[in-house]
Amino acid sequence: MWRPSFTLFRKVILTSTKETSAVSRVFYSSRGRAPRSTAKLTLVSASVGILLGAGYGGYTHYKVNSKKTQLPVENEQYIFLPKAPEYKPHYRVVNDADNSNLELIFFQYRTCPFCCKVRAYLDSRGLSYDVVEVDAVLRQAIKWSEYKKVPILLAKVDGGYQQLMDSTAIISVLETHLRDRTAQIKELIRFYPATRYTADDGKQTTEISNKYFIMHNQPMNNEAVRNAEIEEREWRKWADSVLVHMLSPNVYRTPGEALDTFKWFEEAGGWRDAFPAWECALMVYVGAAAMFFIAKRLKTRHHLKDDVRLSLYDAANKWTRELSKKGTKFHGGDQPNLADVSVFGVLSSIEGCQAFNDLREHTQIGQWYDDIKEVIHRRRGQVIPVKN
Ligand SMILES: N[C@@H](CCC(=O)N[C@@H](CS)C(=O)NCC(=O)O)C(=O)O
Repeated sequence: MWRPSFTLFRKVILTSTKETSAVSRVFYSSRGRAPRSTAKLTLVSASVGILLGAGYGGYTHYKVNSKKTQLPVENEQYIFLPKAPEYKPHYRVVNDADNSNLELIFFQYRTCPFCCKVRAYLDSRGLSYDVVEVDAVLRQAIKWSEYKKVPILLAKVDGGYQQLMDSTAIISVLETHLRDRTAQIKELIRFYPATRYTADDGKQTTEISNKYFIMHNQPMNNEAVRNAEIEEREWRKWADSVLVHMLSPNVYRTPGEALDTFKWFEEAGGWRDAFPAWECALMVYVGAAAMFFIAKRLKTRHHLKDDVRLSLYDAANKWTRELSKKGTKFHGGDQPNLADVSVFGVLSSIEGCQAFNDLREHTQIGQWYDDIKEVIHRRRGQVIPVKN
């Protein structure tokens, strides 16, 4: 698992702070505020912390840089396009009741958990959007983007199209905008600065600061609402950092399961309509073989149990135990919140796989899953395939 070096940490934090403070409008998050009486103590502790941190940081910096060349860090700009790139939508979701005025183009791999999460969100908010299936081999459809992962969302704004990237950041930006329509997407992205760096393993990685935060244009004085948001953020993080890592080792557990999973991807993703036959075969057979081996490494990296199914069940049990404690239908109460939508989205990516059937059979998650699926499908617009 990659860990940030001090140099990187410093640069990321400084970049974000600079970016955020450059914006004239003030936004508030629901991060808890220290009461006045503790402010002095906090200040003193912070100063001591800074001194110790600086000393330790200097030492770490010396150690790191005496061994390696410095890792390049740059502040990656979100791409703004004066006009939409040429694209072929695979299908459109059209909702006549959508009054958001948003025009959205969504670039995805159909069964990528992060993409499923964003689709679950867009549908839960009844938004209309065009869907472009990106081919996993050549990724032609996103060649205009410097950021090479999916999901990517393009939102039509004044003067062109604004790129949004990273599933969690996409959801937070859109949710902030939908709650306060005066907050323009173009302006909001400055609260979610993107930083690209080369990680210790040599991989290019993009990190988006504040991505779990919904921004507010006034202080959050209601403690109950604030606590609910804090909890919602924790579960959204859990979906990204725990739940998602259960998936690959489970759906590619054996060579047979890996092949079945890829065949299901081919079918669910409509690959045969979108890509030539040779590319489909390449993606299915090469993909299944590669993922079978990669899944073994992921199992070790994320400390899954020997029987990886047990880790998947543990995660589902953790989620449903919390739900039972609350005694509500969803984590959000009567209605799903962003944590429900995120966990549903991630799990829906394996719905056609044996691992998902086993999960339903061996845990209590089925009822919650069916309930939220019903809500999201009810709110979703009409799915209109586009013939190319
Ligand atoms: N943190 C990102 C992760 C996105 C991600 O890792 N996407 C994968 C697909 S599941 C990807 O595009 N990988 C690069 C590739 O396939 O070339 C998010 O939440 O959107």
